[in-house]
Amino acid sequence: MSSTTPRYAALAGVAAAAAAIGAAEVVAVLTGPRSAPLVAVGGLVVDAAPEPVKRFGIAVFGTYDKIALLVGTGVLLAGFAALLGVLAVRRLVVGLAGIAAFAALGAGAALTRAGADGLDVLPPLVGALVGGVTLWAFVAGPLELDPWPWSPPTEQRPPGPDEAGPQRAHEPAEAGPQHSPAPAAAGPQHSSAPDGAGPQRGADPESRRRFLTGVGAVLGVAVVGGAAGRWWAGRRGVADARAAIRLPAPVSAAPPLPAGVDLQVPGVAPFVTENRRFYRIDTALVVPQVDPQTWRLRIHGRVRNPVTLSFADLLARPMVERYVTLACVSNEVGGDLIGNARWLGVPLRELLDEVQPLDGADQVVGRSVDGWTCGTPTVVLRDGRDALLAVGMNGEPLPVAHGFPARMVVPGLYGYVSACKWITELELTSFADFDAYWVPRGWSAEGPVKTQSRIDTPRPRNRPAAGPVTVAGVAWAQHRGVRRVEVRVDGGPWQEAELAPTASVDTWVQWSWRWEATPGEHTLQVRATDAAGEAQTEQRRGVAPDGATGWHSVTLTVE
Ligand SMILES: Nc1nc2c(c(=O)[nH]1)N[C@H]1C(S)=C(S)[C@@H](COP(=O)(O)O)O[C@H]1N2
Ligand SMILES: [Mo]
Repeated sequence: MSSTTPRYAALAGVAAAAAAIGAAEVVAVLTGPRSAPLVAVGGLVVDAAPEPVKRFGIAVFGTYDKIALLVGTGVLLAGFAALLGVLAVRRLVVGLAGIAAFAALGAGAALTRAGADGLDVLPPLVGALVGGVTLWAFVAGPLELDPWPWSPPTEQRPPGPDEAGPQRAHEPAEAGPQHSPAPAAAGPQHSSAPDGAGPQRGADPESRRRFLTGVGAVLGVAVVGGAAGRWWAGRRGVADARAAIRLPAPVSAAPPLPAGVDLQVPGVAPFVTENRRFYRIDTALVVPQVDPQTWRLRIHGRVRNPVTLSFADLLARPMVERYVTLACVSNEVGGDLIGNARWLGVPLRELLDEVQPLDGADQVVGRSVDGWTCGTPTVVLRDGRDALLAVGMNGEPLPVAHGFPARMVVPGLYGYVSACKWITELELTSFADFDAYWVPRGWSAEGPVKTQSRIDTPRPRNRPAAGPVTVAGVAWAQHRGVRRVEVRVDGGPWQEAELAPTASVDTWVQWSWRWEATPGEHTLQVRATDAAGEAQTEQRRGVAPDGATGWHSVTLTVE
C-alpha cells in the first residue's frame, strides 16, 4: 500500500462516521435527543466511568464537564472512524462490521437508558445504514479513488514459504493501525507524484478530485444536517409548557430578607443566586424535557397508602416558599458549586404523612425520569425542616436544567443525597435494601453539609494597595447555622469577622473583615463555627466520600 492510502482511507472513514452521526441526529428529531448515538454512548460513559475519572472531569471542566465529554467522545470516534476507513480499503466488510458494531453500541446505550422505548434504536440504525453506504461509496463505489494508490511491489508479491498465504495478501487487520500513521508524514509529496513515477501509482487525478469533493460534501452536509437536527430536537422541548405555568401563591411565604443580607462588597457572591447563574450538576447529557401534562409523581414502596400525583394535583396543594442554600458534595474548599435560591414547593413531610411510611422504611429514594436516584433519610424529611418538593425557583417555575417540573430540595444535605431533579418517584425503602446512584460509586450514603467558609475578595490576582482592605465572603452550615466567622493573616491570631444577617439557618451568610494591609505577600485564611460551637477543621480533605474539609486560604501581594 502506498503511503497516501491510509490518509485517504482515513478520510473515507471519517466521512462515513460523520454521515452516520449526522443522519442519526436528524432521525433523533423524531425520537428525542437522548437517543442520538453520541449522547446515548456518552451517557453510558458517564454511568460507567470510574469515580476518579468523573471527579477529574468535574474538577477540570466544572459545569462544562458534559461538553468536554461529548467533544472527547467525538474525537475518539473520529479516531476509530479513521481506523475503520483504513481497514475498509483492505476489506470493505471489516469497515461495515465496525459501523454495525458502533450502531449496536449506540442502540444498546439508547435502549438501556431509563424510559427508553423501541423507537430509540432508529437513530443508530438509520445512522449505520447511511454510514455504511457512504463508506462503500468512497471505498468501493462511485466515489472511490481510482485506483487506490496501492504499492504493487509489496502488495502483489507472492507469499513466501514462511508466510501464511491468503491472509497475508490482505494483511491481517492488526497490522493496520500500527502501520498507517508512521508513513503518513511522507504523504503529500507522494500523492502528487505523476502516475507511474517510481514503484507507486497515484490515483487518477479526476477520481481524486471526485473523492475529495465527495468527502467535503459529506462532511458539510453531515455537520449542517446534524446541527439542524439538534436544534430542531431542542425546539421540541418544554420551554413553552414551562412558560405557560402559573405558580400558586404560597400559603407560607418566605420571610422577607432582613436589610443588609447583601453587604454590597464588590466580588462577594450575592445572597440570592440568579437562576441563570446557579451552578448545575447532574449526570444528564441532554437535559430531560418533562411535559408537565403527562408528568406523574408516584410515592410508593414501604408505605400504607401509595399515591400518584399529577402536576395539577401538586399545584393545587398548599405551598410554602423558603430560602435554602444548595451545595454540591463535589465543591472543593473555596469552590463555587453552591447557590442560594427561594424555592416554592410542597413540604415533603406532608406527602410522607399521607402515604404513611411503614416500619423500617428509613430511606426515601428520589428517582428522576432518567433513572438517577438519591437516598434521603426518612427522619430528616420528617423532622420539621423545610424539605420541599419544589416547583418554583426565585419566583419562576424551575428552570428546565434545574429539574422542571419538580425536584427535591432538602436543607442541610448535599444535593447528591437529596436534591433529585426531574423527579418522578419517591420510593420508601431502607438503606440496607437500596444504594442510590452515587453510593456504589464510592460516595457516602448519608451526606449532611459540612460547615464551610469562602473568601470571595480579595482574590489571589488582586494587588490591593496597602491600607484598609475589605476581606469578605460567604459561610454556610445549613440547618445548623453559622455562629462565627474568623479570619487570620499569615498564621497570626484569629480575628472575628462581621456577619451579615441571613434568612435562616438553612441559608449561607455573608461576612466581612477590615484588614489593615501592609505591603508584601500575605496569606489570608478563614474558618467558620456553626451554631453548635463546632469550628471548621483545619484538616484538608478532598470531596470524596462526603465533602471537602479544610480552611480556604488566599495568598496575594499588597502593593
Ligand atoms: N436527576 C438528577 N438530579 C440530581 C442530580 C443528577 O445527577 N440527576 N445531581 C444532584 C447533585 S449531585 C446536585 S449537587 C444537585 C444540583 O442541583 P442544581 O443543578 O440545580 O444546582 O442536583 C442533584 N439532583
Ligand atoms: Mo452534587
